[in-house]
Amino acid sequence: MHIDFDYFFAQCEEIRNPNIKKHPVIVCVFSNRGNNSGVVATSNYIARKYQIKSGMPITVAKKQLLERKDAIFMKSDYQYYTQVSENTMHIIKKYANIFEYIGKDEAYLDISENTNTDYEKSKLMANEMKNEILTKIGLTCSIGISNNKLISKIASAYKKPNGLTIVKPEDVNEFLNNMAISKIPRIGSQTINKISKMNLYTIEQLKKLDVFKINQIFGKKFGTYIYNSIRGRCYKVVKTREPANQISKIITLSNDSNDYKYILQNLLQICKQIHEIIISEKKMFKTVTIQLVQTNLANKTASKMLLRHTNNKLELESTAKILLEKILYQNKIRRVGVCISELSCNINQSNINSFF
Ligand code: DGT
Ligand code: CA
Ligand code: CA
Repeated sequence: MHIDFDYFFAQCEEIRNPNIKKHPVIVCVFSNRGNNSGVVATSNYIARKYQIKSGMPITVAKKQLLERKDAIFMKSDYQYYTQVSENTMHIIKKYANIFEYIGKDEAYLDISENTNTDYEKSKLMANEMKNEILTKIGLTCSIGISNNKLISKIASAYKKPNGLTIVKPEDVNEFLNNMAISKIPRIGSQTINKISKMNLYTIEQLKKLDVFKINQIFGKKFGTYIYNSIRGRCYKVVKTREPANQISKIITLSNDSNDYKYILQNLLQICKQIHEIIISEKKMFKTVTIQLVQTNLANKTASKMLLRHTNNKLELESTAKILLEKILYQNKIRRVGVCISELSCNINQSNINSFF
């Protein structure tokens, strides 16, 4: 089973304030460069009627919604969404034999033991789960059920929002043949372009290519993936995974820059904020990662694992500094982030170092 929460961030906002439900709701990630600078994180389905897409500049979204004076643009609130996500995942887990966390609004569940691989039972279970999530959290989600992860993932996206799609093994071929090639995960516009140059447009047509030809075009690894996927084959099992234990923060610099001092100053500012969180949550960390997003949007990261868990601010700062020296070159930087991970509970709360 694959579950994906509908228009997640925007729906969280609707839960908090149901009055906005009738309006186009657009959740934005503002950069600190003034009023309208930033991108759309997501939007509700009313806004999507106006071609609003994730990642779109806020200015473009505002233009497309000119005729909707009632549109509501909101600032994203990750902490709150994380809380809604945690509460919902808590409910979902109860139904799973194996629970694999994928992201804040997404998970795979192996339910074969609980349902005896009976699709009628799976359907009952999915509806029960949807109901429990709706009554307790107020959230709708979409679910796909099949005998593998790939088909379940495609099925959960099939009838969004609030969908439930069950694809039995004997129906997989029919299900896929009527589908656009782009619905297969990891098949993006570049791959579609290559495929349409061969005058192939549907999964049924793509199946005419033999495995050698596909591998020749796309390389062995990706080629084999495509060849198997369009036949509904996927051999990945659902494996236990919990949300990553980490705290991260990323900011947009006021000006693009490759100046070491300026970037360091921003980096230390983030370290300060992260340190405040770990102290208030009484946690310790073992790994520090920094992230630099260049003006061309290329991403650079560097990590260091410390010898032991710590909550020491100086250690966080000096590690971040070393990492910055390692990956900052001529390229101008647009965004800077810090992430601490492998968190553990701070048993030694009297540790005086933490207050430096
Ligand atoms: P849907 O299609 O009903 O599942 O809608 P969402 O909004 O749940 O879309 P999904 O599942 O792709 O993404 C889950 C959340 O991740 C979404 O609510 C906001 C966030 N997100 C997705 N794409 C972007 C992006 O390009 N930029 C940022 N900042 N956040 C994004
Ligand atoms: Ca979603
Ligand atoms: Ca998702």
